[in-house]
Amino acid sequence: MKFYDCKTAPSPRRARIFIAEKNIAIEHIEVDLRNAEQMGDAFRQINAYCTVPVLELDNGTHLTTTAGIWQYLEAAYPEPALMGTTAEQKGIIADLQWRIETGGFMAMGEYLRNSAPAMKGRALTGTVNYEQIPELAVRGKDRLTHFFDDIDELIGTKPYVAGETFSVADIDLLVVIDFAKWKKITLPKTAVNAWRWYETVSARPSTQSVEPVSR
Ligand SMILES: N[C@@H](CCC(=O)N[C@@H](CS)C(=O)NCC(=O)O)C(=O)O
Repeated sequence: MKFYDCKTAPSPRRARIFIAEKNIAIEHIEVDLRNAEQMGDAFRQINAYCTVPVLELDNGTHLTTTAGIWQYLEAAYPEPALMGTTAEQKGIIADLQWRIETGGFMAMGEYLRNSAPAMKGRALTGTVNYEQIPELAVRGKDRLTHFFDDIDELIGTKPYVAGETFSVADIDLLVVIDFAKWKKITLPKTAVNAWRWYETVSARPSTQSVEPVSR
C-alpha cells in the first residue's frame, strides 16, 4: 500500500494518526499542496478529485477520502478497533464523527477557505475554482465558535469522546482543534474537561506530528 500524505494538512493527519494507532507499515508519499502538486496531471491519475489523503491498495485501487480509508483499514486491520466493536458503539462513534465533521471541519473550512489570501479563487477543493464569499467566512467563524463552546460538555467526565475507549472520534476532534489554531480559535479556558481530554490525547505517540496548543 501507499499513503499519499501532506504533513501540514488536517485531513491527511486524521488518516495518519489512524494508521499509527493501528501500527500498520505503509509507504508515505508527500504531496506538495503549497505548490499545487494535487492539481497536476500525475496526481490526477491517482485522485481525480485532487485532494489528499489517498490510500493506494496493493491491487491499484485508490481510496480518496479519509472516511473511505478509515473504513477500509478498520475492516482489514481490526485491532485495535477504532470505530467501535458493538453495534451501539459503532453507531455512537459514527454519530459523533458526523457532528465533528459538520460542526468542526466544515465550519473551519468555510471560515478559512473564504478568508485566507492564499485561497483566493480556491474557496473549495477540487477541480473547479470557486471565488471566496466573505459572508461564508463570517458564518464559518461563528459556527466554529459555537462548536468550540460545546466541546467541554461533549467530553464531560468521560476519558474519551465516545466513552471509555479511544476512537476515531478522538482523532477527529483533536485534529479539528489543532486545525482551528490556524485561525487562533481555541478551547475556552474554562473548558476543564475538554482541556484534560486534549492534553491526554495530544500526548499519544500517534498524534505527535503537530505541536499541541497550550492553555
Ligand atoms: N473530506 C475530504 C477532504 C480532503 C481535503 O479537503 N483535503 C485537503 C487537505 S486537508 C486538500 O487536499 N486540499 C487540496 C486543495 O486545497 O486544493 C477527506 O477527508 O478526505
